Amino acid sequence: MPGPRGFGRFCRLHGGTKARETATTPTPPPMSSPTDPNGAFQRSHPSEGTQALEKERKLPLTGWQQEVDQAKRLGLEAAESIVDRNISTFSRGELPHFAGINTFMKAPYLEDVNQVGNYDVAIVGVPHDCGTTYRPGTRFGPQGIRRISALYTPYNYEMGVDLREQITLCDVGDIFTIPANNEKSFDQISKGIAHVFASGAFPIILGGDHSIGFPTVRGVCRHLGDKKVGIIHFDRHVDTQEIDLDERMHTCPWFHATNMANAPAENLVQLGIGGWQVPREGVKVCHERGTNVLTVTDITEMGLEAAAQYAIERATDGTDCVYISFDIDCIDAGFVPGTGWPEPGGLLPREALKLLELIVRNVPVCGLEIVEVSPPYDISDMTSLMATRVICDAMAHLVVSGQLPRKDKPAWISDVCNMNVDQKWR
Ligand SMILES: [Mn+2]
Repeated sequence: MPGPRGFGRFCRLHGGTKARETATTPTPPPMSSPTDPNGAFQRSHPSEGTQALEKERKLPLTGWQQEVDQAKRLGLEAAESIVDRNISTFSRGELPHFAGINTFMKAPYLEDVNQVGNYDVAIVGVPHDCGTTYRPGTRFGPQGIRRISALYTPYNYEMGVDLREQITLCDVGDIFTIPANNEKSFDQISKGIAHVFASGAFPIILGGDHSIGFPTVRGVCRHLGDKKVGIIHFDRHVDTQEIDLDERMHTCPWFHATNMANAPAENLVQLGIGGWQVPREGVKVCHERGTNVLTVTDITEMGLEAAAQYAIERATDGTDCVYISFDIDCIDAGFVPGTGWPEPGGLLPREALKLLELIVRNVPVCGLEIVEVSPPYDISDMTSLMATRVICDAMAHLVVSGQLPRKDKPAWISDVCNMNVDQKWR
């Protein structure tokens, strides 16, 4: 409805000096003061910015000191002219951010995967892009994400979390995938993820195209016993058709994942779906199996809190844990050019990150994958950086919600490996 403010805007657009001078001023809200005319600061006080200052003061520096001591021991004391004696001759820690070997956030590379259970979180690369039906290149996703992750400090300002102080993180490197053979790669991926999952380390998977969603969940299901997992899937695409181009491609993971009794379709939540790249075969499967789909408009109109609440209710109804599959293309194509099937009209980065926060903090999360980052199509590493942000935020939310570090192995992990969670395919 046009009112004084709308009229003012019209005048500004048209340079109507006289009209602007005579436009009615809106009634000021209560709680106004000369320095806070709308009362907004007073209402939000103490602000997030102020509270964050206090949170930082409570964080230890023990992990940082250990890192510095180790760097000096392994990398030699710095040259005499260096005044800051925390610096070593060879870079062996966080600094400088442009130096070093590219594990994720420069976490220790765990060559012996038998030791993975000694860490709270394990980063696992899955450089597989043979399931891609348009732009390839996600085989370089793990490398791209690791490279730009070196930019990040382990500390988040608003949350007051310092991952170096609060959890142990390792990078187990990549699964040995088999180029040009999805099924053999799937077998490798399921075996690798099952190993990490069963160890009790929290698995964070760097894809890879979305075809890996089936073998990653299959790896989890092999160690669930009779427990069940709900899947929360961020994507513009449904990825639910049985076959595509005669194979199980990146359009197909959830058809096959929800064939497993441990991963019921009614607990599959699909967030951000829509546009011109949603195959009708997949839509029919969503309808038949009763998956839970929210479009971008659903999410923005119901609000992020309500959307998260819906996702949580559906994913946790009758299940024991939740697996999160984050396709980077759920975010608007303008922010993530480096992806296999870019689609405009997606979530804004801050919407996606807020949804992730509301979900991760409020469900028992058993694993996270981030897929479809294709560095050859990326610009200035921005898509890889978005993936890094999703991963780091998720780790921090797991810390804030008390899910990490794990005191005991979660009850949903069975030590027994059941290789028969899925039917033989073809
Ligand atoms: Mn997608």
